[in-house]
Amino acid sequence: MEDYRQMWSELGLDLEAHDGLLAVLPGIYEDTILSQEGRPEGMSYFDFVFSEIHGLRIKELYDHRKAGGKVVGTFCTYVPEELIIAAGGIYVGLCAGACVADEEAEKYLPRNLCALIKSSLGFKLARVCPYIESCDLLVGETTCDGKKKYFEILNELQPIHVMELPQRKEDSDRRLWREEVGSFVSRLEELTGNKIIEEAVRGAVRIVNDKRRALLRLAELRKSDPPVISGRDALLINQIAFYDDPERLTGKVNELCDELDERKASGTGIAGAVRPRILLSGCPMAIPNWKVPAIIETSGAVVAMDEMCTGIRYSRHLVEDAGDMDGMLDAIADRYLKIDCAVFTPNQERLEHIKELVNDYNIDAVVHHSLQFCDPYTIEAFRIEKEIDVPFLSIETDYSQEDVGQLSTRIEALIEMISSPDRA
Ligand code: BJ8
Repeated sequence: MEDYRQMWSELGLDLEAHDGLLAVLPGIYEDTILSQEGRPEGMSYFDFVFSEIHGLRIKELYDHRKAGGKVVGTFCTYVPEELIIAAGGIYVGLCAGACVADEEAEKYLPRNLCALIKSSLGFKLARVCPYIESCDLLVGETTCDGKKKYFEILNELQPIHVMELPQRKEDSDRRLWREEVGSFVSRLEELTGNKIIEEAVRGAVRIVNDKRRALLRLAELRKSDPPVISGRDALLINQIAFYDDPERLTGKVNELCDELDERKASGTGIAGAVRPRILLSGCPMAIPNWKVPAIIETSGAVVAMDEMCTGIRYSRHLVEDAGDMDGMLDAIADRYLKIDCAVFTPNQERLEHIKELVNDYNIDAVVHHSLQFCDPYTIEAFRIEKEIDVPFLSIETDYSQEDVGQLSTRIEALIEMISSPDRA
């Protein structure tokens, strides 16, 4: 990692604080990911990418910028990455999954705000995230209130373009969102100096569709019983999909899926528990937040699917190749408005999707993950519990390790209950 110090320094990182962060990450990774036995060989690529999380990928962004290219960072799956690629830029997801400089963040934000937002500001204030420091433009969105107000604060530290996301899906909302997509095109053209042309959009749509198809292929393979990949490994791949080079990642996910096809054909499952099968649903889990899946998978169950933005909610819908430039932008706007985040009202699509996943993935129980103080997901959890036919556990947590004991007890009780032979 020493080779990168000059680059980190040029990016303005606080090298001492950054050293502290890098000192703890390998241990967490070892304990949570590498400690699993019998992992597919194809996971070695993702292990490598993680080991270089602040190294090689940042160097790629750095070289791209030195050559005159731009890097655009986002905080939400509603921001159309196709347009960033079509403008010649590199897209990176910036959501943060660890407690960093909470006390500093709480000088600007209330204590009772979700960990994802506080962590994001903490990383920025502590100057320990080379991704955000590599960005020429940040893109926010009007999803939940916490994010909206956070972006006002962030804008004082780094330029941010905020897309206005409607909260309903009526015709007027669709028109508003389509206009927002058009304004985003103009903002990207201004940033990069490149005119976004039809062929570039078509090429970018192909790149991102291919990435999503590969992730969907992986998702499909998770229907296997016994499972051919753990929930933790699948989550890691989905997390890496937000910052790795999209074409390279697509190739590596497909290579891994070839191996998983063979595992499936030979009946080779993962080394850990193969049942009960859990659907993990709710708020996204940004790197290195593997707390809940790790508890589930070390308590005698497997996470068979994730209904989260760091899971199938990200890859579920593709953009149609729809004619001319206007048609392509319409198709992009339509695709993104299909996302069923809990900030929408009503949000029946999410409930229906969860029911479908329970059925298709032969799910024994749903664990609903809300980050503490996240109203949209915490509130939707009540309705989901009422309307699904399998046992349901709603947890509210954050990025600290303080509740691991209590969460383990509740998850173990759930697993024991659904594994009981008395359960008809
Ligand atoms: S599309 S899930 S990435 S908004 S957890 S910050 S909602 S208070 S992350 Fe999300 Fe986009 Fe929706 Fe996905 Fe607010 Fe809740 Fe925090 Fe959240």
